[in-house]
Amino acid sequence: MAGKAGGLKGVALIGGAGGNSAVAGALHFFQDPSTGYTEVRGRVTGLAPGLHGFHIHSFGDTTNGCNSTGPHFNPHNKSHGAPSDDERHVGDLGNIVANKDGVADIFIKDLQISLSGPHSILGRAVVVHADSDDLGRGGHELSKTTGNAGARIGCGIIGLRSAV
Ligand SMILES: [Cu+2]
Ligand SMILES: [Zn+2]
Repeated sequence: MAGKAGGLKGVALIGGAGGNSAVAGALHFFQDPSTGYTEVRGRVTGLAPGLHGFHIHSFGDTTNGCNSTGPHFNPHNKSHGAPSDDERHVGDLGNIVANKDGVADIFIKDLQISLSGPHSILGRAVVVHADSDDLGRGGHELSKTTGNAGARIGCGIIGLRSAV
């Protein structure tokens, strides 16, 4: 267990799915007990340059690759949205941005995801998509459920990180 002052820590190793096995990365999660924010830091490589939808999906199940991780983590039965929206899935973390070399450096702070309690993302999956997330505003039939972010090209299961 994490120390009293340390806050909970999680980790996820990202692997590619399907024909996109070049996608790889590592993400670290830290729940700050003093602010309530959970930070997501890390790097994903092997991406096409540009925006890629980035979400927490419900299940830490990769028996059928990223497709068995289920829908966006949505304990309040809300519609898909932007991280800054009230109407969003808890798992909606927006987009990550890959540079011309296909590398996305990630630093996100979010108040809805957590590493404990009913919003805990431990044991669930983080998923990177082929396309950009329209944040619910695209007018596509999938905008309000997935942000129309396309195929799941990389994912990883979020686990507790060792203290050392
Ligand atoms: Cu997703
Ligand atoms: Zn969503």
